Amino acid sequence: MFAIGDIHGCDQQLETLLDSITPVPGDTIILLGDIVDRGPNTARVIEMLMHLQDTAKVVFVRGNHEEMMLDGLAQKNMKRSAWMYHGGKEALDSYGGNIGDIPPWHLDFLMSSVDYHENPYGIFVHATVEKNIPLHAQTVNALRWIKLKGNEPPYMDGRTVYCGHTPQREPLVREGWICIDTGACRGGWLTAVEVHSQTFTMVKKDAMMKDVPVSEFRF
Ligand SMILES: [Mn+2]
Repeated sequence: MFAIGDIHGCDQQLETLLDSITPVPGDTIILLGDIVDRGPNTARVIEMLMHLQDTAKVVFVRGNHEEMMLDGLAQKNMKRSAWMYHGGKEALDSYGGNIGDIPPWHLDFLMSSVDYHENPYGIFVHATVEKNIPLHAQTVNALRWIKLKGNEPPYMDGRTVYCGHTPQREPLVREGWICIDTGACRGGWLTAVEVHSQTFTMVKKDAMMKDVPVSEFRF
């Protein structure tokens, strides 16, 4: 079971990462959101992740950028320009610049994203969760927008929270928290964590680290 941090249209890093972790049938891949915007090829990222569904079970947690893209596509004016400004222009350029050229199945894939995912091994959100609130009652603001400060207490039931959204130089590992937005679209790493073995695989443009124990980043 893998969770993958903010991809932000970085298709080449995603390709290298998927080649490295080589998902097999029965694997679960949890996308922690912000697969779109900013990076060079949102369209190809979405294609790759849709194809991944042929092999693995893909769970797609919605990020604030998926929210902005869906809102920006649904509404002109303010929502559209906010999305364009926050990396939507690059996403749209990957489709040739016209909203009408975004394949409907890409929109279906974006719409299929969920607010959060949970299983016995962890809680998977884009941004954060509030400690004492049941998951189904968490606000969209917490789940998709609030930045991690790094001193949050563990979630009330003790499960580890896996999240992205708040850029880190390297994976942030704290008691009850693992944040793997490692700035792929800004020259940083694209990071996956294998939940059972507790290891990271990280890909940069010209570097890779494979199967690094989570504990090496804990301090
Ligand atoms: Mn985000």
